[in-house]
Amino acid sequence: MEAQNTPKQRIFSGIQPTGNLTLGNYIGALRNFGVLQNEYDCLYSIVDMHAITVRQEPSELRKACLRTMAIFLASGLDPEKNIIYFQSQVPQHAELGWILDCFTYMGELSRMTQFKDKSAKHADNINAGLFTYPVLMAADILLYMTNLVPIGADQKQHLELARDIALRFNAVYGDVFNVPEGYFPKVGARIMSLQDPTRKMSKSDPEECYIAILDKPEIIRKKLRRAVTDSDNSVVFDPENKPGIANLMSIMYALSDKSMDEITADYDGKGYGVFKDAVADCVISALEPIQKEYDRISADKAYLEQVMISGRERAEQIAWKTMLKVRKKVGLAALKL
Ligand code: ATP
Ligand code: LTN
Repeated sequence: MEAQNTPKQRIFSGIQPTGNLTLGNYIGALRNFGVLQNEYDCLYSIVDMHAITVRQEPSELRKACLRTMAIFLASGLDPEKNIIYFQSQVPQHAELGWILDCFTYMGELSRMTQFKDKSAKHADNINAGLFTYPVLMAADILLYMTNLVPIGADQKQHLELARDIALRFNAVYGDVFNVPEGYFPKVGARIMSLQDPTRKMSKSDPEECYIAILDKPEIIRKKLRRAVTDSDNSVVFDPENKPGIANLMSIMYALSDKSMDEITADYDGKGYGVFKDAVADCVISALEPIQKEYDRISADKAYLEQVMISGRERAEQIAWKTMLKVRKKVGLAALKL
């Protein structure tokens, strides 16, 4: 018989509470979280401190935090099995972030493509937090002795940096941190923008570029009908030459049990209008049950509050243990508790 007390591997991931979670967030991240909850010990954080690296309207940010938590729960994350919490409520993230800043090089941070993209998008506010964003992300992960980090392809470079920081720290102080591995979805690691299918679908882009998890059916259909495609009318998977159609095919592939060949066989030659409507049907039927659950859960403020408090307490217990060790290793003044 298998040993009952082998500790489960630990998973950590974070999502920023900025704007509306998208179909990209769902396919690339959220729906995989639900699949992992029985086999792993999972923490999912709503990373509000990362969100303030770009200017946020305070009351909207607060609402977006709760909305994100309700979407986590509505997409099937069980708050008993998973620790679901707000990053800013566990102050050890900021504390470890600072310490790890001292183990990260400027050169490394200037190579981060997300920093380059975000500085171009927010040229009037290229703040130090935007630059050190990946160090706070490394702290998120390392704080919990994480083994696996489920993320979309866009976060691979940040994860590599977290690993380098962990290895560097361990080389100086002994084996303090686990060196985490990435966990990438087999399909849908990079859902693209509906208006520019060479760029990833992002919740901070204009509305028409993304499908929000909470978009109503008629909006989903309208956005998909207007999705940018080529004009040669063939439904074949060719991301290089037909990025728009390839993206819609990937969405259908991720949300149905059809293979790419079956999708081609079913829709090639029928015209893009028919194909886009079929993609819309798939998206609507995947999102409708989540939206129903969301309406139910978001009306229950007491329940959300209870999930928030218990998540924070459970996360802090683990984080605190790591910090005691780290503080001691680097020689910070001892805390008398
Ligand atoms: P923002 O536009 O605010 O930068 P975002 O839409 O990129 O945000 P994040 O909160 O940064 O979303 O990402 C949460 C998770 O969703 C990450 O694991 C990320 O890799 C994944 N993800 C984001 N966008 C996509 C996408 N288009 N396709 C697949 N996965 C994605
Ligand atoms: N940087 C990520 C969000 C994020 C995260 C994390 C993901 C913050 N901390 C820790 C995984 C693990 C993003 O922009 N998607």
